[in-house]
Amino acid sequence: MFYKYFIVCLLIILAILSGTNSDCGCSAANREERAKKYERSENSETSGKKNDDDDEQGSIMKHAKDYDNMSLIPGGKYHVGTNEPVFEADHEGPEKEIEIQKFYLDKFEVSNSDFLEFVKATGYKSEAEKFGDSFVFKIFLSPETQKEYKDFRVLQAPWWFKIKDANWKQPEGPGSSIDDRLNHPVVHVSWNDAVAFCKWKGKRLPTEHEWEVACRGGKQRKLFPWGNKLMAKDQHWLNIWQGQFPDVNTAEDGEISTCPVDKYRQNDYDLYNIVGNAWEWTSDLWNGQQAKKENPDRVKKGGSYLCHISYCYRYRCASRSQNSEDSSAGNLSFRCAKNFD
Ligand SMILES: [Ca+2]
Ligand SMILES: [Ca+2]
Repeated sequence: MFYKYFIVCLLIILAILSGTNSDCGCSAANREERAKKYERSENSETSGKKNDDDDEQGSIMKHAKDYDNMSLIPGGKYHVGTNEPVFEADHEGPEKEIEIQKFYLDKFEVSNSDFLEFVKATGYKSEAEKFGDSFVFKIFLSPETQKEYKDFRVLQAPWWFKIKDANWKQPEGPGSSIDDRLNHPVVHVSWNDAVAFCKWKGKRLPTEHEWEVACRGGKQRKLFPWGNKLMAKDQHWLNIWQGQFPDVNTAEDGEISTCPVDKYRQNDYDLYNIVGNAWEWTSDLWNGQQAKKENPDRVKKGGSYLCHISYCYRYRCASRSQNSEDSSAGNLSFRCAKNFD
């Protein structure tokens, strides 16, 4: 009896000395990786309430390796939404508790290169190509083009021009191309296009709740994936608009348009550009009334390179917006999710 007790004590002491414990499952390499991640986001507070379980973290690392370029987002109960809404009409609030199953989420927005591979393999034609036009933001159009298309602007947002033959392959219309931005998010893709791509990959769009849980990176009630401070450590953490919207973009973050999908790592789930860069479609209907519509509005999350605090402070995890399923624009993209099974 005493011998068994001695062995158990010895094992515990060895476990403490080696910096691990018997039910951790984390390798030393994983621990180092985690240390790097926490160093990267030390500006923000980690809740400690949940999702900091070593088993779960070890599992994230293992499966992130198993699923190339996807992260395993832990299941459980989470808070989504906010009790301090900026845009009440968007129904950002109230905060609510929801429960999700663990699932995989792409670390990156789907890139032009990814979409090109899809089109080459399937011959898929996007909705913007079928419609023969899409919406381009004014600063990417010459004064002549703006004049030519002045009657094809969005009434409530006259900086958006409906440009003939603008689509994912030529994001600013005829004469533009994706050759110099294959690693940028594909844009001018509708919700239907996004669903088709994810299906081809054996994946699906994330639900709004899944997306928001992933955005929050295991933290509680923070504005951004990394914490509450936009310019933590005096660094840019996302691609948005600096200057005065909609005329002057000083591009202090280095980007006037989209940036590479792997430019900004934003949280401990190893997600990049989950806020900013390009908006991301989710699978959810905007509200209950949409179910009766033929071309319903779907929820999009995360904001884009065109967002500025003065006009579209929607690069927070809780913020949300919508477009109809067949809509496309130069700042709207997506990433895919996958069930854990
Ligand atoms: Ca920018
Ligand atoms: Ca994004």
